[in-house]
Amino acid sequence: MTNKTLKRFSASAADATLNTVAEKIKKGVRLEREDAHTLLNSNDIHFIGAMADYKKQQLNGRLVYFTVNKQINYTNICSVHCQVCAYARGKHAKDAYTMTTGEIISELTASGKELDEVHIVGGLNPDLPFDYYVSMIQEIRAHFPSITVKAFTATEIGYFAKLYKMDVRDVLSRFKDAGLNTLPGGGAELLSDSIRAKLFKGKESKDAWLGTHRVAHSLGIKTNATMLYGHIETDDDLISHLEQLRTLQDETAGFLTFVPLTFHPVNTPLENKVTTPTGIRKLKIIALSRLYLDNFPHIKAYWVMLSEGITQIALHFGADDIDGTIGQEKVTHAAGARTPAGLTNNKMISMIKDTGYIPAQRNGEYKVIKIYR
Ligand code: V47
Repeated sequence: MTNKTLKRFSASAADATLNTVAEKIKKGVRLEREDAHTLLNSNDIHFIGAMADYKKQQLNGRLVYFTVNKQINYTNICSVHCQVCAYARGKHAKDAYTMTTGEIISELTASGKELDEVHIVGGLNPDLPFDYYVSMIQEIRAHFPSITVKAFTATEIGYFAKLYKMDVRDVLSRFKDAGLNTLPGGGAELLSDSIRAKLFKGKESKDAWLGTHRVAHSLGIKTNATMLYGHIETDDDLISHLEQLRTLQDETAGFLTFVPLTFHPVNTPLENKVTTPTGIRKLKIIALSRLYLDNFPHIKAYWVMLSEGITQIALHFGADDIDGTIGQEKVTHAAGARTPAGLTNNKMISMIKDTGYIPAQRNGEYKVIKIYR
């Protein structure tokens, strides 16, 4: 940790309400819900950043992680209609599609890159056999032996279990045997059953989402967790979301990274009905995540949703990861994201270096591949 970070943090907060929080961070005492409210209500943005940066450097030093990856959205056919989604289609829509395993392999091969990770996620498609998923993983594993296969959200896993009349444990075990490494963090949305009833009708309950991650962890499958914010949630809903993740992580220690996702409303039923979070709000949520989730190894600033500029600043607000090169992001771009569809390796490295931190290329399980000093 640099002297500068320590010095900035040792000074008192301009906003005195933050002093109790600061004392806790210095002593390594866990934050309570009330502290989280204090953070979100404060405008002492420099001090909030300094606290989160201190915590981040305690956990991860000066490294900031990125991965050379590709996102694959194998189908856009989805049998639920989330109010936040601009990507899903009914199966009879003109632009509905499902990729074959061959097409997935071609797309991964065509990227022409040594991929560290493939991130696979799709709609809840009722017409695919279970073997479609198993052979997808097996084929990827056969063609790319050292790649991290980060595939299927807890929402998809829960759906497969219902559709194929299997236990979640059996679905995950079969996928693990086929070569799956980790689960992405999608589908968490907001862990509030009342919000799920309003915006995510037909999706699993919050406890089912958490339960699938618990089973994955018990099988030795590490997972990520997301949080979708910027729609109808209150601060209390956000804090409760973090609290539930922290509790599960105390029990299993199976989460790798937490990814706050900023809602993009264009082309969704919520377009023009919600206020997009400001840059300051996004940074406060990154900082709160770092400070509250004291048992999560990593906090990801997902550049696709944050913009490249805010992502860089987020690295001084507690984030230690910026996800990956991606190739072609589709879900957020269908909902109006203005960021590029993907970034080059060099762009990732220069974005991180420009913040004063040290880029570390990683695979999906945080094994460091190369450090760029
Ligand atoms: O679960 C859907 C969200 C998620 C919109 O695990 C939207 O490393 C914003 O989970 N505006 C999928 N968000 C993406 C995801 C993810 C991304 C990056 C890294 C990782 C990881 C996971 O995207 C969905 C949903 O919460 N989403 N529609 C939208 N209009």
